[in-house]
Amino acid sequence: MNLYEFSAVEAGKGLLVKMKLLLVVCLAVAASCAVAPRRPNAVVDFVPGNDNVSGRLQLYRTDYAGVLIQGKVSGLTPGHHGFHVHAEGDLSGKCTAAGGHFNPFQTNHGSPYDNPVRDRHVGDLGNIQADRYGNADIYIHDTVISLDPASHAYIGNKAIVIHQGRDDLGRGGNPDSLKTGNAGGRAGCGLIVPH
Ligand SMILES: *[C@@H]1O[C@H](CO)[C@@H](O)[C@H](O)[C@H]1NC(C)=O
Ligand SMILES: [Cu+2]
Ligand SMILES: [Zn+2]
Repeated sequence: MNLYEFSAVEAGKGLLVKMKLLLVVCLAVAASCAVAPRRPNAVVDFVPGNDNVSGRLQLYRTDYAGVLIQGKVSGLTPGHHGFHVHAEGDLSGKCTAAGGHFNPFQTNHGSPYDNPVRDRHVGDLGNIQADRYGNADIYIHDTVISLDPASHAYIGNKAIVIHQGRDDLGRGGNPDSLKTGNAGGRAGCGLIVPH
């Protein structure tokens, strides 16, 4: 390529870096980013399971394999609740048809900060916390789940399940802890609908 083409490519790269930076800044203050509120790449509307859960989440692609999850959920009991992506996009039977935790790499259950190819299900997003009124503000950036359809960790058309109990993150010291985190029944669930 000649010098002109080369500088055009370099300028393009520079612009891309600036745009990425702007995006990160916008995401960091997503609620108050007045300039360019970004359209979510997927949304989740919750339906009741064993509890009268409702609410909506917005999901944003942040990088090749990262997702920001943001939103509000109500109808929970106060305290911690296991929060996972489950394998099936079926909410019937009070969320039981959503199946087990999304686990494409056949690993044990763990915490979001454990190694995803060894010690964590891809769907393990830890706990959310509801206040005394049963409302939870959710703001989770996870670098393992993906909204890229080409990824093994793609979560589109699967379900998010919120449990009635706390996820012990694989540290419970019994066999179920390494499968489900002993998070109890299914309080509510929602389908991850890509946009
Ligand atoms: C369930 O929650 C919704 C939304 O908050 C509310 O409108 C509805 O009355 C509740 N239903 C029951 C049975 O509590
Ligand atoms: Cu779960
Ligand atoms: Zn799990």
